[in-house]
Amino acid sequence: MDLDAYFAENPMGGASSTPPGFRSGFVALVGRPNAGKSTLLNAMMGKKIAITSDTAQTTRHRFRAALTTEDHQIVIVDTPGIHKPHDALGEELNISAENAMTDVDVVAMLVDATKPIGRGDEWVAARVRAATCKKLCVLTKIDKATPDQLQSQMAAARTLAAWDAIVALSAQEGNGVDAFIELVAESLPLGPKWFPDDMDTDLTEEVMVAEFIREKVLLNYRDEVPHSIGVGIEQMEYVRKKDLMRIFAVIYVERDSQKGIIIGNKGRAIRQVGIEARQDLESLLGCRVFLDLSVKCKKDWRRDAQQIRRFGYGE
Ligand SMILES: Nc1nc2c(ncn2[C@@H]2O[C@H](COP(=O)(O)OP(=O)(O)O)[C@@H](O)[C@H]2O)c(=O)[nH]1
Ligand SMILES: [Mg+2]
Repeated sequence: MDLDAYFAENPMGGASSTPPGFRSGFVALVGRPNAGKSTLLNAMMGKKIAITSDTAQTTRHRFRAALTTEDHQIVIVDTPGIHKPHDALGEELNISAENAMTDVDVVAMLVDATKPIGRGDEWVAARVRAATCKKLCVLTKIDKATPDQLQSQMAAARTLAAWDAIVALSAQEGNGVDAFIELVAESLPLGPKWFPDDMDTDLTEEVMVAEFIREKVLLNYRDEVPHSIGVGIEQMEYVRKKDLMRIFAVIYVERDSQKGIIIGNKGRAIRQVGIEARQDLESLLGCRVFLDLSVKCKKDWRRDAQQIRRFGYGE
């Protein structure tokens, strides 16, 4: 449900009293693809909202998640990685990521501690430097970095922008995540709750379901079917008597030859996707899930701006 619809139904929603000194605001997580933005968002939230993988263009939606405590509410804006666009989808994703940097209180630029700072990071940093809000630099994946790597990365990060602070953390192991949350909270202005207590993301359930399925495709096929797939939800219905959600979803591929790869020998590959997706969907939805997956070919959907919007990506 989007926020407008929520407030129409719950006029008092979010108006729960906030104590004096309550801080609130928006933090955008930016950085080149694979820097660890979505993983950090999940670690901050303490649960899975964003999908992650080591494939570029994993995150196609800009969306927000709200972390609310007694004394602050941090609205985290996850963004598709900013990168040189290769197609219409890439362009749409860049616009989406750049827009996320305006109108936030804090920009946190994530830099992979294990990879030398390259042109991709420079490109993002140039956009961060132009922002007028507070700026934090986050070195990620310190569980994988050697002390030497960390030290030289710290030195290199210092030169990227005029940071208000630089921190290092591992979102995977949780080290430094609480300290980062505290740092962001301190950087926020005094303000009201923007999200109601019982709403922690502005993604619709349908989009989240489609994304959770797409993640399993990215994880199961790796390079065989690059990032050229999309997932559409045809039907989703809750059967109260059985406490069961029936979901009918379609995996769209660009070429007929990719259909066979997705389905796999005797349907084994797609069955595995279904098993993994169902597990995640059951914990997301809090009920049993019946999942029907099929595969369809839709040529060149990534080049067609209208198709991209139909899939719910971009703005
Ligand atoms: N070892 C390790 N891997 C991480 C960490 N954070 C993210 N990753 C991995 O890095 C890859 C990209 O992460 P993701 O959050 O999708 O990056 P994004 O493109 O910036 O959103 C995934 O395979 C993650 O599992 C971390 O703290 N430690
Ligand atoms: Mg991401």
